[in-house]
Amino acid sequence: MKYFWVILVIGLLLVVGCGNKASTGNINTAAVITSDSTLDTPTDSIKEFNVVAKQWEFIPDTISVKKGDTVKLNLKSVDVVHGFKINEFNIDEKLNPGEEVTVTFVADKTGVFTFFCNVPCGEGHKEMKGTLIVN
Ligand SMILES: [Cu+2]
Repeated sequence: MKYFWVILVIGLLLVVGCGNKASTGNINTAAVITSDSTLDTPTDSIKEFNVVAKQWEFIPDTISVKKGDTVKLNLKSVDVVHGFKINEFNIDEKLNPGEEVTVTFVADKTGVFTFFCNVPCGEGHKEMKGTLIVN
């Protein structure tokens, strides 16, 4: 029976030893992520746009910024309730008529992204969209 305990303790030591190795690996991974994120440090630029939403368009319908820019959008519907959504930046706003909604985000990835109305607003709803370009 004594041998059982000795084996158990040795086994536990081995498990703890492996656990330490695993957590060391995690620390290394975290360090890599941290150094990557420094590449995405926001630029000093704030790009501000006034965007009007109306049946069935956004004006302007194309917004261009540079990667790292802080983008500030002042959104306003001038007729009925609309939505404003950009999936890739987790933006999802409801635009009540006459109310200005401000959205601020960092354009931290390059690409061409679609913003669109996600509140049914009439026959042209499905075509109510625009393009966000991040270079
Ligand atoms: Cu709509």
